[in-house]
Amino acid sequence: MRIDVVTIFPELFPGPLGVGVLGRARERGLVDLAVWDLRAYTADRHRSVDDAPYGGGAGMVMKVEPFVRAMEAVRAVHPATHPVVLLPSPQGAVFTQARARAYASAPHLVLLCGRYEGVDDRVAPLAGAEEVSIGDYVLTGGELAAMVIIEAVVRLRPGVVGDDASVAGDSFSAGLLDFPQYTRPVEFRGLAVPDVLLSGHHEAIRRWRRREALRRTLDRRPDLIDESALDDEARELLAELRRAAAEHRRA
Ligand code: JA8
Repeated sequence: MRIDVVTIFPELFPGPLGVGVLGRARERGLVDLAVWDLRAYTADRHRSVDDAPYGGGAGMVMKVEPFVRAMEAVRAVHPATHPVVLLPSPQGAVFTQARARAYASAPHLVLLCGRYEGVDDRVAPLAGAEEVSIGDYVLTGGELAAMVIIEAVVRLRPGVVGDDASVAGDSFSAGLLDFPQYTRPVEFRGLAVPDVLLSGHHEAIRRWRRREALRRTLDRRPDLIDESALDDEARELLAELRRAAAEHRRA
């Protein structure tokens, strides 16, 4: 997979993408990350990347021409690929694990990083970019959002994470939060590991984990539960958990 990032702060990259699992993926040639300095695509003496907003108001807006020219330069180097072009922005569609999976099947991603109060609205249509948001909060620029997206996408590429089963078992893979995990010691400061996990009863452990994943999701992220996507066992466990919660409220 090839990834190009366009930014006024190229020195921020690879940053956290250069260490650990992703750093190794780069070393092994599973991902090729290139960073483009947006200022190289300015045309004026001051190499301006921003200007005052039409209509007035506070702050500065990123200019359209540098982004469009930078995008043309990226496409000129890779004329055969049909890149997925992303513009991180709080106005975008929310980036989810499903979107990470979709982008992971693209051979080429381009991320355009904005700064200041925003980017001229013509950038997305002219660069062929989709706006995408990593969550409902505001950053000072798109670079950290781009890193979050790259991190979530690259780890889904075949061979990047050593054990395929650990990616298959991720939170959201089954549409639910993860079940609780424990390792040694069996008791610490009065908190013990649940007995079932020490029992060696694989079927009991599997069912317990499923119930606890559902319990957590119901408790912390009820918005994630899509009953039509659950199998019979999960629906039964969910009904049990809801009965127990109702019981608890009455007591
Ligand atoms: C921002 Br400025 C700017 C550019 C991109 C993003 S994505 C996010 N949550 N905030 C701010």
